[in-house]
Amino acid sequence: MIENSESLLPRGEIRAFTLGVEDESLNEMDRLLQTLGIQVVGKVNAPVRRINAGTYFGIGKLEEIKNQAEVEGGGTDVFIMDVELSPRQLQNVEKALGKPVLDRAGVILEIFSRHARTRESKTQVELAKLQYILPRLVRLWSHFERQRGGGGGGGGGANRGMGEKQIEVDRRLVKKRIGILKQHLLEIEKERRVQRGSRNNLMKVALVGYTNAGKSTLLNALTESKVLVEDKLFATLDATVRALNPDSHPPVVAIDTVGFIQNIPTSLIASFKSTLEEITEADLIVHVVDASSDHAREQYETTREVLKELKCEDKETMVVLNKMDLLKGPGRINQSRAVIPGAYRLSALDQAAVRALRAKILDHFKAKMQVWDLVIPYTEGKLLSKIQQFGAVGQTRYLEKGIFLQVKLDESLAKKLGVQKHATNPKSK
Ligand SMILES: Nc1nc2c(ncn2[C@@H]2O[C@H](COP(=O)(O)OP(=O)(O)OP(=O)(O)O)[C@@H](O)[C@H]2O)c(=O)[nH]1
Ligand SMILES: [Mg+2]
Repeated sequence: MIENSESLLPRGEIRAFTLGVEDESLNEMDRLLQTLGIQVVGKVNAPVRRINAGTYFGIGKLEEIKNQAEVEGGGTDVFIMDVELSPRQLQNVEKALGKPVLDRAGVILEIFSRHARTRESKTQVELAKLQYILPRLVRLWSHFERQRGGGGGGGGGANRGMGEKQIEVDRRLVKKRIGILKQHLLEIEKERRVQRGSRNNLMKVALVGYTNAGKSTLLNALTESKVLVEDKLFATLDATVRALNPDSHPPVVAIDTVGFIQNIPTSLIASFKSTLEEITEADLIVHVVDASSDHAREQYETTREVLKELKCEDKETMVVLNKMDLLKGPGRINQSRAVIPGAYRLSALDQAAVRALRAKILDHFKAKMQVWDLVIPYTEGKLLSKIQQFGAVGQTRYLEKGIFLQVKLDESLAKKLGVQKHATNPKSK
């Protein structure tokens, strides 16, 4: 059995030496590692002019880093490469450095797997991880064997002297497990679709944005609920749905979603497909940006990029600059305004401002409502109660052929309810 499908890193106190190609991304890597409780003992920014096909960084650079880690980061346990390495590059770099190596995708996968809580996100993450591990099995075996000796962690200590044959067996087992997980995911996705179907008549607002922007905090504030909020990257992996205002016409729900980050393989994003479908099906996107970040603009752009990949860039979107309470002084406030012109600025901790945002969201939907004159036959009781639930009913008269209603209803909702055919004069008023 693959010994360590649940963790790409040894547990316990780990000291990491990081190597990257860009300052901002490297600093973000510090935060990612902090989320994993890993101490960074050394960090080098070494932009590469030409990527080495075999090792990404040049061999000379790797030698240099190895020496530097020995001098500065005495006791380095693991090297983190803040880039995307191919399986072969990973293996070669590991050989050159003589220590386990993890790339950016590996680090993010590790965070995902520690933060996954529901059956769906656990399955998604395990699948993504096995797909990541499969082409890297040779290398993982060699370092886990060395790392764990016969002892710690995953059990199965009788794996010494593993040969090609054993790797072949493991590959088959991993492939089999991948097949099973895919099957599970299909079933879970089916359930999710049914759930989503039952929300078909509601208006949906999806809170999207860079990781740690404050999406969950804002969802809680907007809906007075208690979704997990943490000062960690990728605290949320599941789409949580909460009523924003069940009494409004139409009823509106808000959906919390997984955060985005720069430089991750699209395959990783794709593993959250069904969670992300909540975004593609939303009627309105609230794009939350952390105004207090020095990289607010870049984070905004990254999120826009992902939305584009999801083909959601043309969806109606409200940009919210959050954490305004952390900006002190008029200069900084102006600066944040300039970051994203026209954005709605607030602090998720400011109740009055959150109430105003909620009103703005509800107004957005109200503004799209039209007045419909309908005659509902007396036999259509179900339709009538739906219209009463989802639309704002004004005048009512009982006629011979049915009930006459003047009702304010969103056009898309009217379509979903199939009322056009009953409308005597939909464009009136
Ligand atoms: N000062 C301040 N802190 C905030 C505000 N909004 C959120 N935070 C803090 O920012 C951190 C991240 O908040 P979350 O709501 O978990 O962020 P998220 O966007 O859901 O993050 P992920 O789920 O990890 O993608 C937490 O420590 C929050 O308490 C705000 O308006 N002001
Ligand atoms: Mg969250």
